[in-house]
Amino acid sequence: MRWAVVGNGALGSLVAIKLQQQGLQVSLCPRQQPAVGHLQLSFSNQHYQLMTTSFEQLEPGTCIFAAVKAYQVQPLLVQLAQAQLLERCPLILSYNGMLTHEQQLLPAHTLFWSTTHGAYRQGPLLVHAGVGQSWLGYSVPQAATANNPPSPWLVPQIQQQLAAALPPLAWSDEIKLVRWHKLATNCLINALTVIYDCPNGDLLQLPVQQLQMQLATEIVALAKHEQVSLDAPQLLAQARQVMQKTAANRSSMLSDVRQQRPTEIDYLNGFVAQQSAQLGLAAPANTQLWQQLTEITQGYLGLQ
Ligand code: KPL
Repeated sequence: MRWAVVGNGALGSLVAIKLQQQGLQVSLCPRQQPAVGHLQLSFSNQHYQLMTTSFEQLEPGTCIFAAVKAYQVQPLLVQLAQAQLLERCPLILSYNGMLTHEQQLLPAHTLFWSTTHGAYRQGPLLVHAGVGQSWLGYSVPQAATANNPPSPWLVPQIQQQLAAALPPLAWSDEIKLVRWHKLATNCLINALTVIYDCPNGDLLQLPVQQLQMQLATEIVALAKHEQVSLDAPQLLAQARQVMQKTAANRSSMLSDVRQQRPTEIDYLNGFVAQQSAQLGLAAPANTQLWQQLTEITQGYLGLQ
C-alpha cells in the first residue's frame, strides 16, 4: 500500500518517517499545493528525505494520513474532493478537538487516529519527545468494526502497517469515547499553558486544579448529551497524568501562540462552550478560557 501524509508538522513528519522506515512508499502532500520535490528531516541522528507530491499525482487507493489542525480539516476535504480523492482513497484524520456537524462533514469511511505520542519539530530537526500509544477507528459510530467496515479498502492492512510503523496501535470501536477523553485532556491543559506561559508540567504546581475540575464537569455534562459517559475526577486524573508525562513539553497551543499562529481554541474549550450554549447547559469555565484565548490570538492576528 502507498501512503501520503498531509501536514508536515511534528506528528505528520513522525508518521511519514516511521512508515518510510518500514520500507513503505510514502510521500508528503503539503497543504499548499502544488509541491513536488523533497523535504529533508533529521531524526534520531539520521537524515531522511521525504518525497513531496501534489494531490493530483496520488494514485487511487493511496492511504491518506492527515495530521492537521482542526481548522484545516474542512479546506482539506475540499482539496481532496477537487482532486477526486475522497471516494478513491482511504482517509485517516488526526486533529485536536472537535468540529461542529462532524458527522455530516466527513465521508463515512473516514478513520480517526488518536494518539498520546509527543513530538516536536525545530526546523529540519524532528524529535519524538514522548512515546505514547494510538487508537484507530471509524469516525462513524455505527456498528463499524475492523471486520465489518463501511469501507471498500483493506482497513486491517492499513491498521497493521500503521501499527508496525508506530506501535502500539489499538483498533477502537469506541473512537468517539477516545476522542472525548482527548478533548478533555486538551481542554484542561492547552489554554492554561498559554495563560501561565508555561510547559505542561508546571500546571501541576499552579492553583488551577479547581478550575480544571470545573472544566471537566462541564465537559461531562455536554458529553452526556452525546450519549458519551465520562467522569470528571477521572478526566482530571488523566489530564494530570499527561501533565506529568509531558512535563517539559510545550503544548501545541502555547507553541501556536508563541509563533503567532491561529490556535485550536474554537475546537476545544470553544467547542464545549458553543455546544453547551446551544443545549442550554452552563459552561462558564470553558467559555471564559475560550474568550481569554480569543482575545490573545486576536491581539496578534489583528481580527478585531
Ligand atoms: O495534545 C497535547 C497538545 O499539546 O496539544 C498535549 C496532550 C497537551 C501534550 O502537549
